[in-house]
Amino acid sequence: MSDENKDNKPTESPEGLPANAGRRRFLVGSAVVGAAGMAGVAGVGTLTRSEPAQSASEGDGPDIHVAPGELDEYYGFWSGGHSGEVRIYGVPSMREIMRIPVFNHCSASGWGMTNESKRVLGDSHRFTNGDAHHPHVSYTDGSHDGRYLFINDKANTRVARIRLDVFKTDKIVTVPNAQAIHGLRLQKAPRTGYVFANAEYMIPQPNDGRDLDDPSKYFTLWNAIDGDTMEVKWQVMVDGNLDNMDTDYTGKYAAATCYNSEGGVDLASKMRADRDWVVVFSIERIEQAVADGNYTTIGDSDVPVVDGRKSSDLNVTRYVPVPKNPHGLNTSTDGKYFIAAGKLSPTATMIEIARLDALFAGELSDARDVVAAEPELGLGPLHTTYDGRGNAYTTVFIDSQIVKWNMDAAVRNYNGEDVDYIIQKLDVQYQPGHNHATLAESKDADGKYLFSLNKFSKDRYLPVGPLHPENDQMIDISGDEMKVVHDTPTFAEPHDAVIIRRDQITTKQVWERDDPFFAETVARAKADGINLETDNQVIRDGNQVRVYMTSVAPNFGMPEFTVKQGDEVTVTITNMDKVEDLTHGFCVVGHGVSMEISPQQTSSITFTADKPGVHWYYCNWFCHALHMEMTGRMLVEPA
Ligand code: K7E
Ligand code: CUA
Ligand code: CA
Repeated sequence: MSDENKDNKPTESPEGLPANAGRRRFLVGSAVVGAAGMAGVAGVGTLTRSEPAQSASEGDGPDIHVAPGELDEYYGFWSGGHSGEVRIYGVPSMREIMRIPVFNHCSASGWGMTNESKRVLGDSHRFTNGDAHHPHVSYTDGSHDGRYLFINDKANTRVARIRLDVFKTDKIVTVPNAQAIHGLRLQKAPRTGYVFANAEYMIPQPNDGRDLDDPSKYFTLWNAIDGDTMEVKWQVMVDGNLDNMDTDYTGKYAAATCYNSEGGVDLASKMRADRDWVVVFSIERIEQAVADGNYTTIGDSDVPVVDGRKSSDLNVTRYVPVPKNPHGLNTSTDGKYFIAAGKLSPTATMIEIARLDALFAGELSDARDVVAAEPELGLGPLHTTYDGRGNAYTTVFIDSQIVKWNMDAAVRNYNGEDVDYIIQKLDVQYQPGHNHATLAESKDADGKYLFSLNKFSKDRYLPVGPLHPENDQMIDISGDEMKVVHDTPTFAEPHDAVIIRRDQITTKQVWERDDPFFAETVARAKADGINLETDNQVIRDGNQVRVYMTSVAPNFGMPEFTVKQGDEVTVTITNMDKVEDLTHGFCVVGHGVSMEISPQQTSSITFTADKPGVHWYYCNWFCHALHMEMTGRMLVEPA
């Protein structure tokens, strides 16, 4: 550790110029305008602050080049924010390998258009937007098991599951009695198990027009979804709202931050109290309450709702006061601490998980007795990640830095020892939200790379007009000193990411014919007496017409089919190519119809043939030298 870093003084770039000085001043200033409340309430002036330690973005770094043809070491799953999708990066190359449409609709794959995707989307198919923040990979015994990725949708209060054998979304559930699913985490042990989801906004319950302007009656819910069935198992009423959360490594406890203990409905009232809280949930006590019938239901929903408010005598929750408007909550990979980032306070609060049994048993005189330390880190702490070597890395939004600190040292300092816990402060470009290190949400954290998901990119890329990309920076944390080694621009807007080893995932490169993803479509064909692998046939059922065909490069099984104007047409295509990477598509010109049909997949899409005439369909995934010729005609007879 260098003294400059400790004292937060400027260092000089090799050219002898104060590194990024002008840029920093500009950004710190603009960040303060954007976060006026944060800076103001925290009571710390930032406009005249000293230049911070310089990042190591120039100079030697490790060799992160992944040569053409070589494979990356890790899968990185990035949420797509309000694009509603998930993106897959290879780490460390940061090559974008794939996008998985989840809550959004996708022109290329037909997600939101095909019958198979509409079944997954269910009633919420009517929404074409989503807001995906928190992607997390399922666990067995605290390690990622590569079965599923789960992700929240803040915009439309949903939780989705993505199968990691085929990288497709296979279940989406809308959480009842809730508004805006934000924090989402998985049970880590013995397995996932539960998918826990925070509903952020407090609402009247049921939200049917009653108590519209009586916020004292509003409340929100903490939700448990069964990761195997994607059914909402139970909900817990809480005081305040819920922001982020995490779970422990035993399956016993979960904890969520609350920035609005005030129950405010405007900005000023949400910042009134000096302290908000972390709500700790006892999963076994909640399960017991449900088993004992100690629950209610809300409105039309039959999901058990357990009272976890402060006034409840069920004792399923505890409220630990923490400084003002906390945000991120991240469990240390040694399983010892829930660490809540202070946001409006320059601190993070370390809650010692080993003390929670005593807290729930009523053996502690003060809920604050579970606090093991409250290190001061910098302005605007938002999220924390870990290297598996006892160090934590917290993003500080206003200071625009990653702060590396030692957890043991922070505890010793809190207990009165004269020991410094800050190891390094590294500038990032600019204003980080989440950060995430390799395997850092599992007991296998390997401390190799850390990503800072920065909300602003400003001058880091060629200008593209007023809307800027975000800037996700890769930082080498394998050595004593953090070094920025790569910038990746990202589009609206990854909040969080999860990075796991490539050997933790096993994919199918060709669909299996009996895959449940298209089982309903296969069953429909069977009811029509169709063998999807051989038959090319039109079935008429009133004004519903079902067109079944195969595809083998460069041919559709039917070069034409005839329907009548006004028919509801369902085209079902089975790709009989078995070759890896040989995907066909189906697009009907002028009908808003497009879908992916990967090898051995059956895909179907339904539309109305509302215009008489000849309408060409074509394959829109390049598949063959004669891909352009892979076409056919839909002949629509006038009504
Ligand atoms: Cu901090 Cu939604 Cu995890 Cu955004 S949240 S940064
Ligand atoms: Cu089939 Cu392109
Ligand atoms: Ca507050």
